[in-house]
Amino acid sequence: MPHTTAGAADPRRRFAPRGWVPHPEEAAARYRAAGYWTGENFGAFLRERARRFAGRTAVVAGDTRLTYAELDARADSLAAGLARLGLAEGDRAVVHLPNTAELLEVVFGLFRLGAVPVYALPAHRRSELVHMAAVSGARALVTSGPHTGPDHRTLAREVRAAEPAVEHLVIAGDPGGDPALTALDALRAEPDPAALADPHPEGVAFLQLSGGTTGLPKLIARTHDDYLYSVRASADICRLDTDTVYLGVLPLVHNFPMSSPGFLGVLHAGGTVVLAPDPSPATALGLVEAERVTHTAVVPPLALLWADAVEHGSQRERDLSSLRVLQVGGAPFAPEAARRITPVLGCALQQVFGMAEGLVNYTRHDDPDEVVTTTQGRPISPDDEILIVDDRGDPVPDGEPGHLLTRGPYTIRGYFRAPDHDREAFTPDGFYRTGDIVRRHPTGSLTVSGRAKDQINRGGEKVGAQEVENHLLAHPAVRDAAVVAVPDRYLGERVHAYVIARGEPPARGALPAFLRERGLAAYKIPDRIEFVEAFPSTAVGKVSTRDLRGTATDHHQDR
Ligand code: OOB
Repeated sequence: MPHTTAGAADPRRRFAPRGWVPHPEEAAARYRAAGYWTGENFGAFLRERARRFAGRTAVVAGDTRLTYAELDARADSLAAGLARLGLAEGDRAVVHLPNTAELLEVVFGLFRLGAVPVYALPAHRRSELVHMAAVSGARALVTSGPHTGPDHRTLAREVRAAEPAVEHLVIAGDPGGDPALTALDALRAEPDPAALADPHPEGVAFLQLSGGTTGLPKLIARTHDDYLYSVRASADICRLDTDTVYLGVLPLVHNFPMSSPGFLGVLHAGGTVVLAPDPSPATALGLVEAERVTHTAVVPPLALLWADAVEHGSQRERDLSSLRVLQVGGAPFAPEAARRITPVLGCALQQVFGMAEGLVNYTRHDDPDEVVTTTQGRPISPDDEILIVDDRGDPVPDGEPGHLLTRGPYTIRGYFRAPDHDREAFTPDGFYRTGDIVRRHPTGSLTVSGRAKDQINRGGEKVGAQEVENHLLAHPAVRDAAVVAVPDRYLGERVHAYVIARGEPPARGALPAFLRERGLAAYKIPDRIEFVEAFPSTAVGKVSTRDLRGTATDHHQDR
């Protein structure tokens, strides 16, 4: 039943943890009145779709094929098991799983309990997991077994050693006889209606990690109502229906494949989600052919890799005739590359420019080719407010580049438990400073033309420069470090570190090994480390990243 406030008459408590910044009531009232926030929570979302699409296939992952009814039943079963383990409404659980059916079962199992998933990327390691667990106050970690690469059983034990509040360690796979670890399969229990909760749709539904700019990456809290609005509206914009077959290639816990329109948009519309175990052209395009995939979403380097494999390489013979739309987003996509997609892959291109903080832009299916290939689209909602301003905060004329600021029905008003950072990242009236430089096309579509944040976009994976610098500074032989983006033909950007050593520079490979040892995700480890005597500095004494990007010497160490 839709409802309007979290008043005393409402039996459902709004989950409002300390340090969460909700929308002000005035804005919330507008978003409800406009019909954006409809009062549905994620548990009810799946229940309703399971009723409507019961016998249709919801998920295909390897040999697993689940109907909507089966996915729904498995979520209930895991909810019962997780409750027996000791998790309850409002508890946070770090979810660290690859693209498997289990990921969906666990996430919906947690939602059914009213527990709050904290989404970690599969590439995240100890450093990121411990940080997420600590900031969120997590009581559980769900990770995969050792079959997916590094031994996540060890990782799980390390997380708990660092954060003892993470009482429950759940392994999707073999716990290897360790009594501290619970096998996910052992949690499958008889559904228990008493364990299920019906959380308030305007409360926090899940937490996600930001790309990070200063210090440690920040957590982002999203509500059922705000997120499901973006899901429904995205599914409409992307014209999903029961015939949609969506290939999940990027890690599903990232916003793009989760909600833009992503797997949630597909479940909303009654379509089928097919999960790719890896994004290689052979695997992914093989699945497109075998499962008659209609839609998928990739980052620019993958789009190019696939196009090359179809045009000149191993995938020339594939039947890709089912593919209607290739969505490309997460990082800049050059117009020349964009123009290749339709002729080579035989499908429409849709550019997507979004952010975990909220705002998502899409080129539309009826946009002229020029808009689809040269812009990154326009916002989902008529109530997404867009400001494009100069360094002083004054609006720039249309067509001129400026800082993108935004506010709206599914964009956060503050990070989770980061009030100091919020003072920089948000204006006093609640606009999020995206750190992106954009131009507005006469059609209202935005073209991303640059970035004003200390972040490196490594083929869609975001690396906060300061986070990596801080890890480097922890090494005894490092006096100072500056991490910058350098252009790369394939990835768009790579991570380059300039280091001033105390005395002799450490041996080749020592710093990357040190960073791995500290539990940093592999994509954040600098692709190149260069030792310098001093950093170029700007007039105000700040390290000049522009000069560093222009510097090239022979004293480097590739990773
Ligand atoms: C998506 O989300 P995040 O949180 O990983 O990264 C957001 C940042 C943006 O602020 C922008 O700097 C960059 O990634 N970005 C793009 C872009 N899409 C994202 N830069 C240029 N062109 C694009 N198309 O990356 C994300 C979230 C939802 C949907 C799609 C992408």
